[in-house]
Amino acid sequence: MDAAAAITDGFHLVVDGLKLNGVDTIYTVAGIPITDLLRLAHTEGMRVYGFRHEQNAGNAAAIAGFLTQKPGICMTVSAPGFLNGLVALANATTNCFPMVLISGSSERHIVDLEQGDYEEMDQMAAAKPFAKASYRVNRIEDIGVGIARAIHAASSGRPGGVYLDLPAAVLGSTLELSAAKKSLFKVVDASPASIPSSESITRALNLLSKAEKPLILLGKGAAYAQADKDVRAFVEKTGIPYLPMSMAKGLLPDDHAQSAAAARSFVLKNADVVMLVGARLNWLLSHGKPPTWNPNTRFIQVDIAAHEIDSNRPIEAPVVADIKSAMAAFLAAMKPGQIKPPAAWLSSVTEQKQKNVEKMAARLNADPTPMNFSSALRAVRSALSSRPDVYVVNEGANTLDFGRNILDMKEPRHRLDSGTWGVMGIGMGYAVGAATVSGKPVVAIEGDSAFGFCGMEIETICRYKLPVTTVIFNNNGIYRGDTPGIAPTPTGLYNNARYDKMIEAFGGVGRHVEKTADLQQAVSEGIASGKPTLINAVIDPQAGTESGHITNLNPKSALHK
Ligand code: ADP
Ligand code: TPW
Ligand code: MG
Repeated sequence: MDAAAAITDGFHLVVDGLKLNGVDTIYTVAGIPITDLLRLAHTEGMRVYGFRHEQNAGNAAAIAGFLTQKPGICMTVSAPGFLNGLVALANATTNCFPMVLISGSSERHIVDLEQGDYEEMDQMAAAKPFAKASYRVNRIEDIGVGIARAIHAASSGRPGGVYLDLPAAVLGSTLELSAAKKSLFKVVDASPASIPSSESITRALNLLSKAEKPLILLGKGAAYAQADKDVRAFVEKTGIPYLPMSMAKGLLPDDHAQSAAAARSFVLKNADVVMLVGARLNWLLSHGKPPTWNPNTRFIQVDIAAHEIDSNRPIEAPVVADIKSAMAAFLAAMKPGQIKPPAAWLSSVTEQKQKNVEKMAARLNADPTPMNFSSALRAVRSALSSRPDVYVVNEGANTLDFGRNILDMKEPRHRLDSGTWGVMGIGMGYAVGAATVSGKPVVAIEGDSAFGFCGMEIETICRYKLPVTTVIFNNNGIYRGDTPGIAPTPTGLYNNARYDKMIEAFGGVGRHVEKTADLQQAVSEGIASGKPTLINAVIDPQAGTESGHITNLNPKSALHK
């Protein structure tokens, strides 16, 4: 071996360290100082997806983390690229998705004295409040440790977003090959099991067995855990009605007899013992408080994060564990006949479900012109009904709220949406993430405003020929459209925009539809073709309500008439 070949550099070590740890995909936007790093990753056989904006690359990485239980990797340039990616990292942390944001950074000695380097910023410090952990590698020989720490921190316990800072100087520096080899290692047991104590299992089963009106609430933590069979077995063996949070839909098929989704308000108000499984009592569940909830409800909470317990209501039976281990323990400890929800409770839930379904039916079966949210979503639902393997991405206000209720899911982890923050702009990033991880078709149902936050990524979708069908619910605005002829209001968007023309610029298939039958056909064809497709679906500009289903969260002033 000659002298030149006996050394390596930071670029190679980062790529080798990631590959050694099973990372095969990077979501990114190129530039100084990571361009050569990306080129190297690409030539070394990694899948490198170049985006148009780092936030969308970050969202793709985050949802890849949710779907695979392995941190999705996003790489960005320094300062502005880093900050764009940081929004996605913060969103991943908030949603408990494992993700690592790796950014190149400027010269440390210049940054630390604020002497004004190219894209200068103390990125590690900036990331800290928004990430589960934030690290910097200052010496080339620490690259292996940096990667290991980032992977461990992102995937263990409650998953989250981790920032890893790689100064340009570290990437460019060299190390002897023998030392370099020793500096890299493969992480062992990145998401260690968290076994519940037997006391906590007994305590929870005792409380459940005494319940007159029990309810199981499944959250996206339960979906993330990939304990699908055991979760289903537990729900079915107990016979208890369950309610899925939006990203837990499909963990059991939505048409399951025990689903209480159609009687949501009724069960939240009336249940006397509620078992939370990977779900937080946050705003999405009205903090567990009246009037949505019964003030006397007693709680069991299964969660990997001990500090989540008692966050909003006292938890009488906490089970701190990962859901896979917890479900296995429950199934092993449950005695035959120990849990038997009273028949009166079950029949009252069934009765309420039937009433609500009948009430919904008239709205769902109407076929108005122009389409409204219900009729358009019924058309999308019909197109999806024979394809449970399709991933559904959904964001917007009305488009999201109606979508959550109307679109049935049959498979776990196939519904990906605005999540814990109710954030707009995740759509195209999540669509790319889901398509690249699964190889399956994706249908993204997007409010026209929501789409605007990330719409340029349809070029990315076309460039990589991803099987993504994007449906824009085009109601000319945020919540509603403006009256034609008046000057734009703060919530209005361009009247009658033809979003379908956008995708044609990149060689994709554009469709414009005004009728439910055409919408259903266009979605079916988009899925079947596997071609990047964008459907501009015209929705009545008057159909939506302000803030969708969360109008009550708008602050009201006494002066505001
Ligand atoms: P949702 O929005 O669906 O109600 P949340 O995001 O509020 O769900 O809650 C998810 C919860 O799941 C978090 O409290 C998180 O700590 C927990 N969690 C995530 N992964 C696991 C796991 N593998 N085992 C147990 N709990 C988990
Ligand atoms: C990052 C505030 C909530 S919902 C929404 C906005 C801007 C758009 C609603 O209009 P859309 O849906 O998508 O057309 P529809 O069907 O009701 O017409 N910035 C961010 N996140 C959020 N949540 C907002 C702003 C918001
Ligand atoms: Mg809209």
